[in-house]
Amino acid sequence: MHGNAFLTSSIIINMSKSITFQVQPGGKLQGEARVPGDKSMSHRSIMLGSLAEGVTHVKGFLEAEDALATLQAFRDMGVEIEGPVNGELTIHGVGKHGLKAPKNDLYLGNSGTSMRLLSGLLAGQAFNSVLTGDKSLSGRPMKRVTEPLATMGADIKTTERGTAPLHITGRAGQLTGIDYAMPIASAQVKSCLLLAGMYAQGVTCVTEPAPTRDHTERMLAGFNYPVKQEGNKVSITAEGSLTAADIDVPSDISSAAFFLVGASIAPGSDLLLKHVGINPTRTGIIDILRLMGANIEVLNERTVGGEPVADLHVVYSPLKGIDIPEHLVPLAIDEFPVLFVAAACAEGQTRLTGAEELRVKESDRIQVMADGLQILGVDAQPTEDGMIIQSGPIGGGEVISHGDHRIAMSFSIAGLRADAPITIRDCENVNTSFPEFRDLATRLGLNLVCREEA
Ligand code: SPQ
Repeated sequence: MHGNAFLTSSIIINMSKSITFQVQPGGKLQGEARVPGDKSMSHRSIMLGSLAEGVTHVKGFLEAEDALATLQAFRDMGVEIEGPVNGELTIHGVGKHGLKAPKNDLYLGNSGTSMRLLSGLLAGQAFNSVLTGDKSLSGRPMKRVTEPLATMGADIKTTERGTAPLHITGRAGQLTGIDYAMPIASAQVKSCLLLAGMYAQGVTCVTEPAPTRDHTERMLAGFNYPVKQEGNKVSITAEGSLTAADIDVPSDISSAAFFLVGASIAPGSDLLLKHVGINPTRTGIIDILRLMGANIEVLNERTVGGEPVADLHVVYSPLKGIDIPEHLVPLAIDEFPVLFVAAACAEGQTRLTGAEELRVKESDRIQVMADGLQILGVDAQPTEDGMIIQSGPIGGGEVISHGDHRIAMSFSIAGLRADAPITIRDCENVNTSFPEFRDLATRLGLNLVCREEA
């Protein structure tokens, strides 16, 4: 499709404007909020709802660019989807074999999840497809999915560097299950292979080196599709169909994380974050902050549509530096940019290791955060697989998010403890996961203004 804009039936998302955030120093976070729906679950609700027999209703869907890119891709493959209106969608499922050849390339914007999961799903279809993305997505590694898929018999061409565009020749009826031990802990690789396994002969079994988010497995089970979980192995076959189900997407703990850190570092803060997904494969942020001395209460725990949900009450508490336990890394993988800000405010030294995956996200999150923290006067030393941060005052200055939504929001939160204004360039991609960030952060007490330049 086209380079800097994409279209859904109700929304035109224009990515040609440059957005700058400016944060005034100080403040505290107070009140009650419900952050938007979980991004990972929103993607999967569209994918599985489309493949189901019958009509799926989704509530709490994340109306942000990444999830909307997945939605548009399924519309392009002939699925009728009504909405989103206030986070509600109606998906008229076409069944496991009902997708149609898209007329154009499927443009997936900034979304790694869309591209990697779709590559598995489309490998076994009866039609060809091409997956493209923006500059950041076109630089992210895809061999992690195309290599195991090739072992299953898939035909996917990448660039020489192993990146998108992905040219997929559909091999309906010709994929074979594999027994794959993942070299990295990646929910996207696992989910990609499970989706391909739904179209493969025999059993597809994926073993993970450490637990990663399991929303695909839980949602497949919710749609009555058989998936077998034994310890760190999950397996699937083509024997099954999906039955439409209603999905209630909880708030995204990765979006809540900005406020969990913000309230923990800003004296006087007291915040209640409602209806947050607390799937144990996602709660590393709570565990790490608590090890640092944060005061976070998990209240009103309940299960909603097969996923654990709770309200999170966070009150300011002085933090101390820690060595972050490596087993928590995959459980907090998207939260490290904002955890680095917490570390700058935590007495002593904080050390992260075992997190080399951060280098291949929407940006190199180790380098970009270290650069920005150093500009703000923080002693942050990047390492191959993590960072060493000493506590110290946060100054003002101008930092660049490199088009990475989580970097932009993390430096905004740093403003709560800065002693001068922070300007953050390149913030347009906050719209990929949290378009309401500025409004919500402002309502809760952050002094943030947003400037758009054509
Ligand atoms: O979708 P994308 O761009 O890869 O999004 C990120 C994010 O920060 O929003 C990663 F940059 O989240 C990934 C996450 O890091 C979403 C995800 C999923 O929904 O399965 C899994 C994680 O990626 P991975 O590579 O560890 O499997």
